[in-house]
Amino acid sequence: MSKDRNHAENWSALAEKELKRPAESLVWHTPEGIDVKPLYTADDLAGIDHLGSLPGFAPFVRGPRATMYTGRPWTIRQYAGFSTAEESNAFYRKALAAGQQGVSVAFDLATHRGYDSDHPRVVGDVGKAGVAIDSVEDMKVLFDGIPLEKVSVSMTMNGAVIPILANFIVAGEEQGVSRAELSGTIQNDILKEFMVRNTYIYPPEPSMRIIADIIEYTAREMPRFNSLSISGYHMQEAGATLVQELAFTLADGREYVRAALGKGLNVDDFAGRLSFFFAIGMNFFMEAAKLRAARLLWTRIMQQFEPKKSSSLMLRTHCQTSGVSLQEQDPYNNIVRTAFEAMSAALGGTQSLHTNSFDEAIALPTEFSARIARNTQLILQHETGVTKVVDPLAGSFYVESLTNELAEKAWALIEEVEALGGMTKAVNEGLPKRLIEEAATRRQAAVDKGEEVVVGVNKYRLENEADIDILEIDNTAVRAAQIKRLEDTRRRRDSVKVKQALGALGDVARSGKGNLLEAAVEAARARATVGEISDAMRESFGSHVATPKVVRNIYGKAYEGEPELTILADRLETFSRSIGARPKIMVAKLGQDGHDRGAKIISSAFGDIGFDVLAGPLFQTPEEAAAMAVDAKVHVVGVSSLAAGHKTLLPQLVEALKAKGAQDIVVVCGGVVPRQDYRFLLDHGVAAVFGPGTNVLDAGRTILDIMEGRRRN
Ligand code: DCA
Repeated sequence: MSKDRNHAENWSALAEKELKRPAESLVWHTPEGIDVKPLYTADDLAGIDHLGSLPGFAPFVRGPRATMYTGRPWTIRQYAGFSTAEESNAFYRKALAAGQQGVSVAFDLATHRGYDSDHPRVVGDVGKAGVAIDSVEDMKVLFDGIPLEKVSVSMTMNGAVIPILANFIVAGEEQGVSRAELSGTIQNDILKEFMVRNTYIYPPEPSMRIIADIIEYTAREMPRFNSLSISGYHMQEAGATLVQELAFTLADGREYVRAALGKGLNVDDFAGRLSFFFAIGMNFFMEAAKLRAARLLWTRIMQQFEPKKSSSLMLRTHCQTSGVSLQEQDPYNNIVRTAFEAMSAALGGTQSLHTNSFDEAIALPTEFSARIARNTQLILQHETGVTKVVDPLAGSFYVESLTNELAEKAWALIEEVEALGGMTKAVNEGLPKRLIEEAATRRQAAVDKGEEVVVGVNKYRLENEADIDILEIDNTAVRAAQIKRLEDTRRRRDSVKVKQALGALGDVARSGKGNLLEAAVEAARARATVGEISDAMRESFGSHVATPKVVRNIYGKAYEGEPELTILADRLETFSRSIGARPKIMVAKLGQDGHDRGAKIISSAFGDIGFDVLAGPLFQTPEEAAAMAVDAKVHVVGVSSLAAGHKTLLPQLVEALKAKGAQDIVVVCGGVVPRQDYRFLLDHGVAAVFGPGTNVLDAGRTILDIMEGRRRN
């Protein structure tokens, strides 16, 4: 073969002959701003610095361990938790017996936000999207029969992180396991809560102190425990591009390191116990490259702090397959999606992995769907051979080039954050949130327009969908059981001791001296509840209240000049004239459900279509939402529900509106609502339900149909 034949121009010429159009037309413009070419060659590797590195050595592009999965495969760690501690405990035990290797606890939203199960604001949330934990008594039941000195436990907790970690420590103690023996991870990543996930309690500053106190305490007392799981997962779930996910996560990490150093800690005493958490979506090679780039950049960031230990430069991560990539339509496709994502995570070199169950776009996993999800990983580990070679993608022209490009693009964004004064400042100014929301709205438009194909949703859609079995939680029964145990605990405890311990915790919070976790452990031991411990700190820290902001002109721009949008906008205009005002829709979030991606996209897109949009605040009770709707004279309330509270909260909203004589306000609901629940909601006064995968323009048309219909009648 002559050398000439390998020239890129020759390839282009041949490609154009095959295609009958320019080869440039094959370039894939990704949301990351990376132009993926149809062909990569050795030329693309020129100037890339990281190529010669080895696994186990900085900058760890090829993996944090020398032997990676050949020495020990990643941990199969399925995130689960629902209803009561008893039920979740039984689920964990079965899963461990069936091949799961670590536990990962999902708490309910009441617990996340520091409310006891008997608090009036959480009636619809208790035990719904995770397990309810009110005190050490619940925590002991949760880990009954699970040896905490052997099984590592990850806890996704950020808001009420102090009482939950304190309860875990005391539960271990009472199981005979000292805190030094406890292994696992606490998420403890508050910055991304302010950006996307919203299970915060306190304002950013005291929240950063909480994190620093936890790092300090675990570094001293719990050497086997990872003090943070710095998470990009929720950013991608909220619509972030992979570059944004990478950059904001690593910038968060840098901020936490600075907070810990601010406490006077030595970097090598805690850096090795920082861990990460990324989402793995459907962009197969780019996701694997993202993990490689993340390790490279973390080393770059940590070198600035001049640690002595190599482990301080090392990024270790958990991954979860993408929840938003799952679809309600033709749900068995989700098994295939998850398997590809899991493979990508393994090729990227994750340390631990959760694979989603195929029904997660609809409800909590059943035992059946959870088994398939777990077995997806077991099959990967035992049957495919991916564990036999370290970093098998190394040297790929495409993947190495992607790794480099992702790293450079993310680095530029990290520098932008740095120029703003770091992540706490950037979060306060709303930069990351705005960029992520813009990306999410752009993506929604691409899917609605069919530019991005989602099989079974906007293409190859089934005419008839069969229902699948789903898990339903009887929230009323769970709440009653929780309240009973809570009352028993309160009755049996020494109330003087509780008062003293809570007083001492309050002093530590107020004075800025001492360690919050240390004081909370005393309070937990005395059986102070999660709500009481949270309140003791709330008194001096206050509560964080976010003002909803909505991005504009992203969805509308994507549809500029397209008849689909103009026809709807014209209809809306005619209707507006007939009622003398633009139809006003309030987009509401009820209960403790802070997942606001859907609400934000709807608010933004509906505004662009021509509705007058009122974005309601997070965490309203149905009564508060009704009062706001009436005050603002809205025509429609659209509730976005992603945390399974719809059957409790929607009927309450309808009743609250009726009680105010506002039954003419149309109530609609969108989000993660199983088809099985549509009838129930319609029978309880909800005018329309928009399940996952709804096209935004279709939703707009339906709402307009309803309003026109009501006006005629
Ligand atoms: N050869 C020898 N030892 C190894 C190898 C290998 N190839 N790979 C791992 N190990 C060791 C590790 O050093 C570690 O021991 P250590 O704690 O004493 O250092 C142990 O085996 C476990 O491996 P590791 O990679 O740390 O895996 P996990 O314990 O599962 O931790 C990590 C993963 C990401 C660090 C952790 O933070 C985690 O589990 N996160 C989960 C977060 C989560 O579940 N979030 C839910 C949304």
